[in-house]
Amino acid sequence: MEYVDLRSDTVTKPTPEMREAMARAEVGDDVYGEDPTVNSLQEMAAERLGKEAALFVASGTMGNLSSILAHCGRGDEAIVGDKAHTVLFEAGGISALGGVHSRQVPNQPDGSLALDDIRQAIRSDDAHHPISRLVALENTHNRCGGAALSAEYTRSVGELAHEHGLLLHIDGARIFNAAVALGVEARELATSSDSVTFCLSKGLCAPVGSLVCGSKDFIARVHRVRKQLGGGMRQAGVLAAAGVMALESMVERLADDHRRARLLAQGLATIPGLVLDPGTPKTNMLFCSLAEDVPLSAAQVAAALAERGVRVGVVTPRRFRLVTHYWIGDDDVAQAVTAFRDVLT
Ligand code: TLP
Repeated sequence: MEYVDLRSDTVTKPTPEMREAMARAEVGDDVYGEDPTVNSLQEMAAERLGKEAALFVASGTMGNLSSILAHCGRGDEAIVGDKAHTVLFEAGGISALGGVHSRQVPNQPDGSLALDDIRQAIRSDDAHHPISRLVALENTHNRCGGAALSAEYTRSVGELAHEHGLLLHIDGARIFNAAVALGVEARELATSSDSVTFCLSKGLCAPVGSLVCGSKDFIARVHRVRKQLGGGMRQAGVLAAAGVMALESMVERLADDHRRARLLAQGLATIPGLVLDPGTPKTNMLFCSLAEDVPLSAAQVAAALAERGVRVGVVTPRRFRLVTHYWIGDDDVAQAVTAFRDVLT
């Protein structure tokens, strides 16, 4: 069965044009720095994020991990949101592999960390304390409804971090969704950061890969960490070719995904068994829950939807995440709304 797959934008398959570009890609050994397609992608990424350099890595998780390991030593502390992807969904990599201690402060509903919470989390110089080294933000914020953090807010966090000698990392897995939603260039959302990652394999539709962007010195350190993690790839230009195409032609169209997420919300809002999060969707993600009187669990509803050709993410026993992307058209949105209506009424 062909599914309307709303579980995530990570399910996006490459477009026919991407597959062609992959087949044609000029390649070389990227561990020697000799893959021309990887090199072009890295230059494009650095330019788009306003940084000196960039490095192609296997995944968003590897991008965050290698960045944080390049910034922090063992026993250093990273100030992160309690709903950050790095905290919830990266298998504890920063502590397991880097000995980095996470200091978790509450994510506000809009995905931000309150400046006062960050200020209070910064440790004084005392032998009892870990050394505060880094603040990390996430833009858009996955578990905060796909919320976009503004350039102004990000700049104020960067200033606060730098005032105290800390660094700022941004998990920008979906930073282009944020840029399109806010009507700014992605680089404006990263100006005050010391590192920023973004993913090619989510809304941008490429099959594999993420980029880490920062200063030349920082990227040289990330390069070594990537090698330590076993992430040095060889003829990776085959993958990077899809990434080049993603940056060239898939960014502006993210606005369509945001529009379809709003369309989906309008449809689902008319179904009595569903309660949409206030303000959802903020970008390409919609979060909703089952009304109290619905006798089914989210998993049971998801199974019944799947029988009707619609896949959704179950994020808690009564809650769903639905994500729009390149392969979801207006008809698919209509099919999803009809399927929910059938199952819940
Ligand atoms: N997120 C995935 C799941 O892991 C939850 C998804 O379906 O949304 N940062 C953010 C903000 C992310 O949302 C993700 C993936 C990552 C990092 C990790 O990227 P990958 O999956 O490439 O390691």
